[in-house]
Amino acid sequence: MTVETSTGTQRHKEQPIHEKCIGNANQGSSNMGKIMTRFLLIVWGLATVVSPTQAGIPEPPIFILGSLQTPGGLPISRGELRFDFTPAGGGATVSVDAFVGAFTRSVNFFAFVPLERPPLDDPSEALAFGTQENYTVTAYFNGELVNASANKDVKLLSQPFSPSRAELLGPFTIMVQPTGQQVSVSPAISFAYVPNGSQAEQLFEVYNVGTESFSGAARLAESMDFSLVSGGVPVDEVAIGLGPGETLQVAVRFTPSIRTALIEDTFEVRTQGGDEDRNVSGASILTGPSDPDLDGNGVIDEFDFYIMVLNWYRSTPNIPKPEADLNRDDIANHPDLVRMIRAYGQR
Ligand SMILES: [Ca+2]
Ligand SMILES: [Ca+2]
Repeated sequence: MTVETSTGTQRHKEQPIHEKCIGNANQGSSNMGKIMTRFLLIVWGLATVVSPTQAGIPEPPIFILGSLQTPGGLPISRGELRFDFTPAGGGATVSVDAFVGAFTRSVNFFAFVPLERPPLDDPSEALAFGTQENYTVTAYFNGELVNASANKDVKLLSQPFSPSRAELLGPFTIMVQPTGQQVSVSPAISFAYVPNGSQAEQLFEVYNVGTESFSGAARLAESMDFSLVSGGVPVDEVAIGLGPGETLQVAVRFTPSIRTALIEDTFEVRTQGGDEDRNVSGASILTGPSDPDLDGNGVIDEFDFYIMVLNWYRSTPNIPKPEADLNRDDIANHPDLVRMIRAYGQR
């Protein structure tokens, strides 16, 4: 796809530094971007490698993503979302089911829309690419037509759409109102690294995104190194009672009792408005290669020494920057400083 010139190679070498800076500024959206880029590259690879036996040459699909919300702004993590693409010139409608779930705080639906260069194998399976065909797009949530005028910002739903190859549409917010008793839960929680002997807390959110009240309970499947916390103390269960539009925050505490790279549990929500499970995970040892560039600015410099020395004096286990433990022996110490000095000398 890209021509590999000497300048191109050079730029490629510098890229990790650039990525690192972006990663620190906005980890979530950058990760999502990486996943999407990777996916599109894979699809592109498949599309170019697989030689079709019949007519209809597949093109990289269109990718739609965004947030499904109530008019009150609560994220909806379950339900059926469908996009229908109807050719303006007449012909078969292409229906695409979206994936709905709590993927990130800002993305809870995505869909891939197949694209083909005509003549199409099956006009109801893919949009035509390169024919200047316009499509009218309608969306359905749980079988109900999504109101386009209530979603004016989503141009896809109100303007004729002409497909491009590997196009990314969104992220945009689609507002719908589920009816009846309907629960929704925030995404999975990853605590990353918490040293053995210390603890950390994060919050799950349980939403009533429906039009009727419901009750239920939240608990953890294992309750070993994770616990639900209410009023500052660990509890077996947290009661749920939510009116329409209301949110309940449930605190989860991670207190690793063993040293391991992955500890998991399941946050189980059981209500009259439906059941939802979310993974909870954490680690009590650092994994992966150590990186002396502790402040992540791309160079080993005096700031990294400053962070290391600060960690050394504060010492473990509650070191402010656990990554300063470059030799992974669970304490900021002399060998870490030696590693940093070597890396500094080699830069
Ligand atoms: Ca640095
Ligand atoms: Ca160390």
